[in-house]
Amino acid sequence: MGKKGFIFDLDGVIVDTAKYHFLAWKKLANSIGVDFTETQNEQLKGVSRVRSLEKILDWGNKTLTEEEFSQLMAKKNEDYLSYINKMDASEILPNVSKVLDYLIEQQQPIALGSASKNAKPILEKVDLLSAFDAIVDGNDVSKAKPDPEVFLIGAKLLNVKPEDCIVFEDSVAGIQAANVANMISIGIGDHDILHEADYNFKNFTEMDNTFLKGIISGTIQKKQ
Ligand code: B16
Ligand code: MG
Repeated sequence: MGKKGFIFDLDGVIVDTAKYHFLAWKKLANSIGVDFTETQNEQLKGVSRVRSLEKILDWGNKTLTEEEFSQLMAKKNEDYLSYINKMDASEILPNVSKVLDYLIEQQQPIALGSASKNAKPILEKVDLLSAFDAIVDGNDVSKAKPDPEVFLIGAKLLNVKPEDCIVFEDSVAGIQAANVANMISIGIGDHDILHEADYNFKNFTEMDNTFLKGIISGTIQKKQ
């Protein structure tokens, strides 16, 4: 069996931190008189912190000085971290640990490819940091998904060619980034939303080791 590179997104794939982003963004938006709904939160998935605040200000027709903008960004992160600090391994999404254990057992390189600047503390909190051979997060990239930069850096760190990498993603931009990088894209979540992915699973409980075995051996390949 060959060596592949398995790259995981964080929020929405390994843990559901979207609910904490929602609480923190809602508090911030409401504090400046802007409404913020769960539907709007959906549109911030996989989007960087700066871009998220820009979108919220657009929705509320607000303009801020540069100083106010950075103060609000810091406030949002402070709130978000107060939720993160309470996380533990019980928040790992179903079957994620089983999939990681299988890949480790098969000696497959594993990386994290996330837009979050808080990726490392989150992995530490849920006790998964040691499962990863490489971590690429919001501190390492200059171009956001759908730019493939985050996954290409991941491939490089794993010492695996992009075409031998597999990306697990819950956002449309992330699937597009994986496709641009010529990696096998696996959508985790709603099939209709993530229809550009090569393969789709609602969550990891739907994916069995036979599928992973097929990927590792090369019998399961990129579709497009
Ligand atoms: P932070 P992912 C993304 O994580 C989240 O989906 C997105 O909602 C968030 O704004 C972004 O990280 C930045 O997060 O404020 O912690 O730097 O899905 O790419 O793992
Ligand atoms: Mg995500």
